[in-house]
Amino acid sequence: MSKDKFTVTAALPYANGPLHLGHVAGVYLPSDIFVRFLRMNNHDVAFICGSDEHGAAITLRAKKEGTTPKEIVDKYNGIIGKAFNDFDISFDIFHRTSEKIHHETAQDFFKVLDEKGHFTKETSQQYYDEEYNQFLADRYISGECPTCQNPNAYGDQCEKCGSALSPNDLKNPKSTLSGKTPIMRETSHWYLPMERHEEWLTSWIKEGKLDGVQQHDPKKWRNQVVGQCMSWIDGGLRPRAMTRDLEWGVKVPVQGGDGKVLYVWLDAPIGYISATKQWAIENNKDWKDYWTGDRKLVHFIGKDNIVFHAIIFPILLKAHEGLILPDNVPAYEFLNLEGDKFSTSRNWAVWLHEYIEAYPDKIDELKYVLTSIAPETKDSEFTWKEYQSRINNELADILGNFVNRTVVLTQKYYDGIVPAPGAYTDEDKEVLMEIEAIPGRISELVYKYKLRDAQAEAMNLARLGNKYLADNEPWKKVKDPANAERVQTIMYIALQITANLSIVLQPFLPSTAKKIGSFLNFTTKEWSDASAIHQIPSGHVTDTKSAYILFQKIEDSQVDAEVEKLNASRTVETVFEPQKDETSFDDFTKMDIRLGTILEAEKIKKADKLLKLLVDTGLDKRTIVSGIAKHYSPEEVIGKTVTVLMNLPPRKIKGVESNGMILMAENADGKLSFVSPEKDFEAGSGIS
Ligand code: B3M
Ligand code: ZN
Repeated sequence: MSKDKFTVTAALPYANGPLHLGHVAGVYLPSDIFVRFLRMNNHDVAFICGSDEHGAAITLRAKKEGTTPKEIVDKYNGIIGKAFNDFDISFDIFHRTSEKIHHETAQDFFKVLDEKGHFTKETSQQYYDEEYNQFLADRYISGECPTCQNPNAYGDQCEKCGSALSPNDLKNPKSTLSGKTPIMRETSHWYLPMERHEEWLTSWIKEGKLDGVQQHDPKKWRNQVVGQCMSWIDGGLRPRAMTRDLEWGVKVPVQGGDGKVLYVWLDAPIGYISATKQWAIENNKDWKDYWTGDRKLVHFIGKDNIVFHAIIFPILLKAHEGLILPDNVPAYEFLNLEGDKFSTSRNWAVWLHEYIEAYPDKIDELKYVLTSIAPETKDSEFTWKEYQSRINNELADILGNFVNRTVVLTQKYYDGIVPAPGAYTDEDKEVLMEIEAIPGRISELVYKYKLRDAQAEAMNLARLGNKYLADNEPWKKVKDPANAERVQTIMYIALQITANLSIVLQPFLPSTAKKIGSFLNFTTKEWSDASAIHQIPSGHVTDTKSAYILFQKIEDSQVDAEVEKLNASRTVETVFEPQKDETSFDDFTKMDIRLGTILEAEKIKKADKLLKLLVDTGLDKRTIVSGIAKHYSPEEVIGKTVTVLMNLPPRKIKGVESNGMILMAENADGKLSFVSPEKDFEAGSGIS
């Protein structure tokens, strides 16, 4: 079977901050594993990445740091690129979208689509920040998501529910530059009328077909990818602006484009193509070989990028004509950290470059842990405790222990030379069959993008070896010379398992695999599904005398120090709502606000958020329904002095008439508190 050819891309990280373990686990490590495996299986593959250097994320960071976008992207392209290099992520190229070749590629791409009539030019009212004299789109504007009511959705996307949005969709929009409510002002943009593509997109995503011809296997696409795309399509595709009124970015290359740049989600995916062009130039190749013809294009991304890679970019590729569409878009869910979401703004993260600085000799350990917990189909969690237990109980106690026993005994009994086996027992034959079967099982899992299970399968080979030695105890048998041949057979099989480990671990733990190979004086890059069990024949001279312990255990003190460091560095992100529109003193004086005392409290049937309260307001005793049941039990609130807004019209809530409202404070974490006086004032005391 001629080997499939691949172009594998990893989402271009924004050059506006360092990478954390969530980025690594959910995009860069799995894509690296996949590519290393393809290379070992002699696939023609290009592994493409680079930094995404335009868009609001960059300019907002520059504004925050009082510097320029160029300085920001130069700084973080360097930090990110070095971290990828130190973490041994084997891109063929790590490029950047601020390079000239990218601007030219993106502008050519835009002109081709424009000349083919794939854009419409529309003039419309757009949000504008008068203080900053800037139109507001993408991350320059935030507001309430119409789909999930997330109050901090952006102008192009809600990161909470994944909805793709336009600024005009947002409720209570606010400029993220000034914090103020924006005005509307007329402007014109080039739009991609996505509704024109609904029919072929639906067939391509659901059946993998284009014009009735099978393009990819939709059964190999992750459910969350197909699901998010179909809900987006079913929600009705709409024209989407492909240009912005901004200075920083790829200039619009056609008449009327002055002062406008390409929308970053038009520009960035084209960055995969421009990076391939640059790589092809540097390696005397033709970039078109990697974006046309019978090649599988695979985009590794996070789930918040699905619609951009599985709907918008495919529309653009198809509209351009002649370019391949993705064969698969393995999107990862989110990795959380110690019970909370990774957050750059709250500094709740383990930064990759800091990990590497602290533990330069534990790169494979982190790779192993992150692949073991990878959020392939649902969010998952990194804890330092699990980091410790996976390294100590699996890497050290199983893989490390097995390899160490094998090399130490080989050196001790045979001076490092592979012994000749005698007759195989039934158990030996079963073990040999397993050695032969495991690589094929790993391959099957990798081609289905089940890399977490694939690594576990590779570790099963180490488990097999560990058990085989423990069951056969060569260190005891060797004491009786009559067992000499039996011990040779046991050690011969243990050495074959070790040699096969140095092969099957290469995609997952490249440094460890290399070390094991060096112990055996055996280095092969070849993967064979029906692996030649007998990788190192008897008489082969190993280098077991130079072997050493592969993994040092992680101490509790290290775990405690890391957790302490995390908590100490956490900054509370004040994500409070921007100030509301101006009101008047007259309006305020109309509100009658007093102190009250809660006399009775009870839950309301079928309303898990509500409590029915009897409140002494100093004027009367009245029933008030309050949405605090998730924060307080009825018992807790009796006797509390609270702040009451008295003169609201009565409202029936779940069949209970409520007269007034208890005012509550809500903090950044969404926790509630009563608002009570610092002096012991009686019910009825007025507040003004
Ligand atoms: N820069 C990554 C993000 O959304 C985004 C990916 C671009 S890939 C073309 O964080
Ligand atoms: Zn939402």
